[in-house]
Amino acid sequence: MKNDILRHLRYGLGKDAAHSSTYDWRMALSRALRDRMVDHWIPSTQAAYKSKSKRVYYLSMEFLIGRLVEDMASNLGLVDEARAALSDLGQDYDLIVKDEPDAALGNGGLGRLAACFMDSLATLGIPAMGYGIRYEHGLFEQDFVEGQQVERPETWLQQDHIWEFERPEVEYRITFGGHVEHHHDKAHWHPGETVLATAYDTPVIGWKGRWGNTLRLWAAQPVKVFDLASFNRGDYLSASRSEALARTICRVLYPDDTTETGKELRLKQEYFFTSASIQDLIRRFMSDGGDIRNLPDAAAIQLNDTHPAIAGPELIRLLVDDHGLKMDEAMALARRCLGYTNHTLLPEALERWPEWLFGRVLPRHLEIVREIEDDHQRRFPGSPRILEHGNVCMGELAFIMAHKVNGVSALHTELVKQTVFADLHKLHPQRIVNETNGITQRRWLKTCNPALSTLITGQIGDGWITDLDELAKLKPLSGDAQFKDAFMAAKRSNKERLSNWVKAEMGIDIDPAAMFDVQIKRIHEYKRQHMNILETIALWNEMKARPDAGWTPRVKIFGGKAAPGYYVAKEIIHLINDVAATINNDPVTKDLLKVVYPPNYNVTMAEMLIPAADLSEQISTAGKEASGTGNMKFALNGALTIGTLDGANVEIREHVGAENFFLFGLTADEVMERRTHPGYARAAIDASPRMQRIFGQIVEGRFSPQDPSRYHGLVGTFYDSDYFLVTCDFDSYYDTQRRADEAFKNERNWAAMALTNTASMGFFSSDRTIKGYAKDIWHVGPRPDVAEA
Ligand code: 26Q
Repeated sequence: MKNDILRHLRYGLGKDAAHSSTYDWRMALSRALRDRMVDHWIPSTQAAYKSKSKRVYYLSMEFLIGRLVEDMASNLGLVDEARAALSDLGQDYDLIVKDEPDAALGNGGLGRLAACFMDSLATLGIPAMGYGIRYEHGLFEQDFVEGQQVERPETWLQQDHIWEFERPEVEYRITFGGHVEHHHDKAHWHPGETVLATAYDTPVIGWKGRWGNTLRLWAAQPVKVFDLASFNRGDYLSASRSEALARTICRVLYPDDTTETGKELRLKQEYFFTSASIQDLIRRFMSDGGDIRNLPDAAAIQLNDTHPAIAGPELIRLLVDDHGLKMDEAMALARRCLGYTNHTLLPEALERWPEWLFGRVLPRHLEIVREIEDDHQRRFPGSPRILEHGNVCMGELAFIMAHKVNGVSALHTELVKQTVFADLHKLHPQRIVNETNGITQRRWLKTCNPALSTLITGQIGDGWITDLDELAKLKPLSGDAQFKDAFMAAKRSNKERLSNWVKAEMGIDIDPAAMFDVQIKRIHEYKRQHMNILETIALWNEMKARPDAGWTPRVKIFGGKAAPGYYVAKEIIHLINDVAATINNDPVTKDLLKVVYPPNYNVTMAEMLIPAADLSEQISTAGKEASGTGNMKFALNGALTIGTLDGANVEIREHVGAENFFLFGLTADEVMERRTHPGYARAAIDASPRMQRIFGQIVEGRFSPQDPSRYHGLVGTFYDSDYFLVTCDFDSYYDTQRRADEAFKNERNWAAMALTNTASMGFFSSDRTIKGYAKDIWHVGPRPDVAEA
């Protein structure tokens, strides 16, 4: 390893050890790891090719992978070797690892889930390919200026991204616009614009390097000038249009995690990567000499939400227009390949495209959508429509074109059946299945929490790394004082690490003995960060009134970004920062309460915050959070959850036991019921002197003295609408927080509860999730050689 690092430093980077920067060392280390990885990757790729086994194609607009060096080193079992080699060279492994920027090609949960799935697919030895977009700029970076979010462009590709291999030979034409002509029953699409999609491959290596898959991300290139002659309307104008389109199409990730409807560029992005992926998998299949009618035996295509839902019409187009299949035959065949995962019930997040726009960008696909619609109406008269009110509804399209549709938690799947797809569900009662989300324990325990994972392995061996159910062996130890002390010592060391970081980065003193109460996720009204900050104010009021009343000291930690155009979310950020500034400067409560909101929350920050958390905030309005996955990461790392009966919280609570979970709030049914009572918010506020006081303070400018009216609008929405029922759940939330305070005082008992959480999380491994998809949806098995290894 040492020699390899030095060799890469010299011949790969042209540097000598004496004049190398941290960046140079990281590049040399990464290349040394990459060589080893390739030795696992190529045989896997060859084996998958030779055996002609069925492959999974996971299509996702987002892959939120974060850093890679440590992941690679860990999965290859090379962390110790790398650390030792660098130390011999006078270098610090941890420092070098920290130099790597996050690959932030995603917004949040959906993108991170795709990354966890890639890890599990490789570890389980399921031949798979992830398909996505190689964005030049990932999710924006967040700064706070006077407490307000300011966005900076993210530039991860300005440094060498050595994990990827460019594949200039893999190239597809992606066409847009123009018109369609029909001759003798055959459609001819004469597009107006063309770009080329080229592939960049990143190896994804599973545990111990037993199997490797590929994450293939597409970048756009302009059509080549010498290629113009072969175009139908080849001229210099179309070449320069192609250049402009190629430059914009992969430029930036849409930073909104609820649909912004009707953005033409977004539709082009979706079609661009979906078409390239479908063309690529068909080419792979055909190069094996297969009959296209057998495609469903070779390819399971999974759509990560509706963002790649154009895959249905695109596959049909290629089957009919290029491979000469009949329309109805093509539809049935496409359906056998496709699965669709739904991640949201929020009406505003369901993708719809104005028909005129859709038809202008994808005229041939609009014809095919009409055929799909007609076919479905013929078979199921009066069923829900894909084309409705002048829109193309992508949810209905994905549902109708998939043989299986899945929700991401038990509750969410039930609600999918009862609400968004109720009518389609009645017509296709076997189609909707549940696959509760999961997380990879390799990143979210092994790598991010060495203190705890070392302790666990010392106690029960390392089987949990590939079989998380093994953690159940820890359950009996909840009565073992010595082990509980060790468990809490690991937590304590993670809290100290975080305290030092907070001091260094933000200049705030926090006490590692206090309860670390963490809410990290995108800022959204339905996730109710505002309820958390209101509760913080209420607690501060009580502490100030009776500072010696035996309070449990707390550190309230927030992290998360708001979509740049989401006004209310940005107001919530501003309020949290204003409240933090006020509370953190109060001498009376300085040893009792702090509010910490580090800017630019990302995967790497999560990897530090989660192991240090005592309390995990999962407080969404019931029925709104499809699953959540952060909730699983916290519980796995021994934090207790304060939460509503929403998404996967329900199942987490069942697994860890009601006595080890702080439950509060209305249920999904009660939420729907309460909304039918006009004036429910005002009634809740009228009944709560505590809320009245807080709203009074905010409105008087207690937290924004220079601008007292700053939050009048925000507070007004609590009285007038409060769609997310903050006011209805507030008192029960406050009381439950006080129960958590009491519980935290009994250290041994808290330790038992925390340990029980960790020990009960086996079910929430993404390995289990992927096995579920493999069995229920994809009909693929792990490769026996990998499964046995
Ligand atoms: C769509 C069109 C235009 C612009 C943006 C979008 C868009 C982008 C991202 C819509 C939605 C998303 C992301 C959704 C998401 O992250 N959902 C989360 O998925 C997780 C994994 O299943 C769940 O755990 C979360 O509960 C769910 O909110």
